[in-house]
Amino acid sequence: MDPKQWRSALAKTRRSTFGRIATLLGATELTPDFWEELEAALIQSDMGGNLTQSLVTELQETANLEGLLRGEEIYTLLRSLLIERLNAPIEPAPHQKPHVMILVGVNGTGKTTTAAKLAFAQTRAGLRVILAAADTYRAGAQEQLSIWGERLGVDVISAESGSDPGALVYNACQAAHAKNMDVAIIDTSGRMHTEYNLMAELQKICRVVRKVIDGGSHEVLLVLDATTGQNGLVQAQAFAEAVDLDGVILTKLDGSAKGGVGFAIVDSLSIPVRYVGIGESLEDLAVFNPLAFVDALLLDPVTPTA
Ligand SMILES: Nc1nc2c(ncn2[C@@H]2O[C@H](COP(=O)(O)OP(=O)(O)OP(=O)(O)O)[C@@H](O)[C@H]2O)c(=O)[nH]1
Ligand SMILES: [Mg+2]
Repeated sequence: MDPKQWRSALAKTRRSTFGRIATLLGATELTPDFWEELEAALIQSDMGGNLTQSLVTELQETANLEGLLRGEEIYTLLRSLLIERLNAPIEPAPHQKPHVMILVGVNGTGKTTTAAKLAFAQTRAGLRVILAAADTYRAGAQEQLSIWGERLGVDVISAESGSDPGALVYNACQAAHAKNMDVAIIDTSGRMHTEYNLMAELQKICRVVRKVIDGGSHEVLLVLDATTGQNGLVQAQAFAEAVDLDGVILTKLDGSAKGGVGFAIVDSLSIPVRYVGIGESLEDLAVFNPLAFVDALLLDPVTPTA
């Protein structure tokens, strides 16, 4: 995705909050009022209180140390701090064949669509992909993924509505081995992070995958709707407690004014944002890029464009 596409995907978030930060940094002197306004704007951007506090403190310390007087002088500093904060300390482990991607999240965040988008991107990259419809809960979920599978020319392992998702995941992993697949993408049913039984079921799915992959690798990715803002952070914390999350996929960034929650997630959970969803079509998935993300949010205050 090029810088223009990042800018357009983040237009709402930029207009609602980050544009204000950029303007502030472009025009003001570093008075006590300035710091207060900056703090308020950062909080409003869905970054969360802790991260805001630590950013403001670091900016103030550097400003004092280096005798900076104007907002624009700390623009570059804030930009690099934000990029740095998005680079989560955890590096994704190298993939082994078959690589199993388990998509989890609350209802309606975009798991099934994202499973299809990932399958699309990976088949385009020349990989052999299989999809598993482990949402045996919601009526129509199996069919939804099967339709994507047909469009993509990708096999979908499915089962009867109401059957055990653990057994389906077992079959899918076996099929991935037998058919010599590079990647298996598992679409799970939406579940409230507060429902104990459903979270236990998710733990079982992950256990089955770990047991069956035999030489393969796996990762658990939380699919999070960016429009939910700080509530997304609460969901992420609950899922991270139940299963080992390897990363986050931030969907619906195109319709969200709350993209700043990405910073809060990386900061509080130390897990990386891996992909972003920017629309409903198969092409509308991008590998996350901290630099492009920050630049799309913080336009240069000296030469604001679009
Ligand atoms: N604008 C936009 N819409 C999206 C994006 N990703 C998914 N959607 C839409 O969000 C809605 C829900 O998507 P699904 O993929 O069915 O969500 P899900 O998480 O599988 O839902 P459940 O299985 O019911 O939990 C659909 O209308 C999708 O087209 C995105 O990145 N941008
Ligand atoms: Mg679904």
